[in-house]
Amino acid sequence: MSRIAGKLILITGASSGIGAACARRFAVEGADLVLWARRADRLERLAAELGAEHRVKLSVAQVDVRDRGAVDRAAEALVRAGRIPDVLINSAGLASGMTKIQEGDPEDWDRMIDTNLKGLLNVTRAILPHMIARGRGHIVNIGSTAGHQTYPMGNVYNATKFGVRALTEGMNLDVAGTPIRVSSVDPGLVETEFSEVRFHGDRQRAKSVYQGLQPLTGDDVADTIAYVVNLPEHVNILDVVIMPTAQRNVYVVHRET
Ligand code: NDP
Ligand code: 8X3
Repeated sequence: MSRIAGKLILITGASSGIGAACARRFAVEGADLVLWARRADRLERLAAELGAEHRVKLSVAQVDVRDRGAVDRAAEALVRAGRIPDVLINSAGLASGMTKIQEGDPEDWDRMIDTNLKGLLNVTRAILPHMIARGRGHIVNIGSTAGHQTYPMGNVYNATKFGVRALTEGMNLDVAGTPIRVSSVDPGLVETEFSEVRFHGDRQRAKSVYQGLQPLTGDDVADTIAYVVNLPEHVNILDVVIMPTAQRNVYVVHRET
């Protein structure tokens, strides 16, 4: 049974990867969508594709989640139009660089902390009070296995994803006594643009991350998110960890050579 049809779902990071896969999956389920990211051309193309295939309402906005003013303006526009999201999927995020901390680039650190932690907070702060006032809502944060185990040169990315886990747990406590649900979906290796962004456009190096194994796709993660969102209102999944079968934890990854 689908409880997703007719819901309004706000997805950050909808221009690529897991966020775009969620948009496709939720459009199939009949949800109305609000899609945010920085690359407006990508969002418009995706909305045109989904609008042609499904009878759902779609709106897009160019929003950099690091820009608190822009986030607040975009959220206020939704609220003024009476479009308080039923579900917020905080997927906007990135790794930037992969070096030892003693050789790290503080610009990379800022990018990750400002996007993965402060960006997620900016969006949540702008939307959650309206969900609480309206008495309905579900926040799904995209964490990572990197928020459960550190790995060499993962340092600041690991810290942001451990932080996302703490924020999920904290939010979940802070909304106690309300009907708001808070969940985290924490994937392992998913082949998206993630590694290309992490390695600053080095496609060969990005490809090697997924070599010799069948990684997850954005669609696999979107399936899990759809499961979490589709549960009845009295059921809340706090955290799901999802990995390719070839991956057992951050370190144990079986590759065919
Ligand atoms: P992609 O690079 O394919 O997608 C990242 C998305 O985040 C893009 O839509 C990008 O859009 C958006 N984004 C990045 N920075 C900002 C910003 N400042 N403001 C608004 N949007 C932004 O990677 P994934 O889909 O894989 O990543 C999505 C989430 O999943 C991230 O939080 C990542 O940490 C997490 N994750 C990924 C895993 C993987 O192996 N791929 C595993 C575990 C977790 P745009 O550039 O247009 O702004
Ligand atoms: C992304 C997964 O293993 O590259 O969060 O950190 S990993």
